[in-house]
Amino acid sequence: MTQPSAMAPSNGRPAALAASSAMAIPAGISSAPQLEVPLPAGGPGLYELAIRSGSYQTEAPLVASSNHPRGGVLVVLPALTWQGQNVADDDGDGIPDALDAGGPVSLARPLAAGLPAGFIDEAAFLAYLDRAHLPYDLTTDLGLIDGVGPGMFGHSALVFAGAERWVPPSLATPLKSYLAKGGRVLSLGIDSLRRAVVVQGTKASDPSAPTQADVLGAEPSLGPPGALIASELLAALPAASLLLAGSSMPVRDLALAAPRQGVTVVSNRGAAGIDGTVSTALGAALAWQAAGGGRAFALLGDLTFLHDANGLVLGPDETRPDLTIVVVNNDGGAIFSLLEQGSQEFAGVYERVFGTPHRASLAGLAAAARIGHTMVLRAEDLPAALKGDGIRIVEVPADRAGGTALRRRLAEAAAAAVTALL
Ligand SMILES: Cc1ncc(C[n+]2csc(CCOP(=O)(O)OP(=O)(O)O)c2C)c(N)n1
Repeated sequence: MTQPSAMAPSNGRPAALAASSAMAIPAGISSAPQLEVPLPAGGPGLYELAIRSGSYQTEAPLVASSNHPRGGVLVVLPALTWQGQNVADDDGDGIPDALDAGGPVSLARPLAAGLPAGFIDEAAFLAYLDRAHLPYDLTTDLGLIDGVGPGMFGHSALVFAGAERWVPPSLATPLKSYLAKGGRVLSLGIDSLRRAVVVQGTKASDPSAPTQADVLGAEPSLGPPGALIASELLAALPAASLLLAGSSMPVRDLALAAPRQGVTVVSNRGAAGIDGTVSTALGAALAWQAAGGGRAFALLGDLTFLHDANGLVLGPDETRPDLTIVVVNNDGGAIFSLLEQGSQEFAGVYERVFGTPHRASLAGLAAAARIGHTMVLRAEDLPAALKGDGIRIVEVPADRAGGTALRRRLAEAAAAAVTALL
């Protein structure tokens, strides 16, 4: 193999970073040799590594860990889960088949199989940390097992930046002793976004511990409720903007927000299905801007977005509007919990039939359509994420149950206030 070269990082970080150090791909539980890759400059991040050998060339993500850990939060990328699901897990139960069968483990390194798109959501999370200037160290679960790169001790919290579905004893045992010594372990991933982590400074705080006594603060912060996202969005829109309100909760959440002058709000009506809304938003934005209007935005639920995600795929000669689509991703439909289906008698089937979680990667869909994607974990970060032009997706992981509970409390508070006047 010839000397590997470091390519533009896949999380959008600039290639030139501070402090040079040797970056290592941990050898993992395979017998493949560890590959030491000297980078001219380094810092924790997710890079794309290009390897050439004669006429053979392959690219793979490279997790770059500093040899000088900075402490604070240690972000762990789930290379092991990726391997378990995609390389050696034919029955898809998340457990490598070799372990199921009790046989010896010999998995190919992800590098050998090539996993260019393997860390899309994780890259979006790291990009969020970068934008928010939150310091972190980075490793993989394989790195923790092998003792390559920064270790868990010395860090106040481990954040699994991806769905870690399978933790072998070689990782579980040190995790238990880390927890016993006061460490924190948090998970953030496609199927665990609803347990989203609030990272502040170098500490990862427990989102289930509300700190304020007011109506909003009493809500466990598992991602902001949709009503808060809608109100932050409406307040942050530039003057002369167009806002398309998606069916289901977005249009209702916007109705709860403080009124706003200088913004035109439109919505599909009539049957008001969730279908075709991305295309509606694109068409409305084109018409708005052709008539001299300003920027265009849409606020959609995740199911509404997914229903017409193909609308994002535009031919190269088509006019592209300036449109930012904010997707409130509560992993399913929230509205039905407010209807009769939400009553206790249907609790057993509710989630599968009405909640319909999908665990789809919106970052992956955006990448497929070659459209920019930004992840926003806190409602207060939304205004900054709205800057930029062209067609863009801004995804806000939201708390479905918390949003419903908040609406109930708001209705009760309003009823109590009115009753007091009678
Ligand atoms: C074409 C179509 N299929 C199904 C429905 C029924 N429906 C109404 S709201 C809704 C859920 C929408 O979910 P999401 O867009 O994520 O918004 P949320 O409820 O979470 O705010 C569904 C499936 C519909 N309105 N139109």
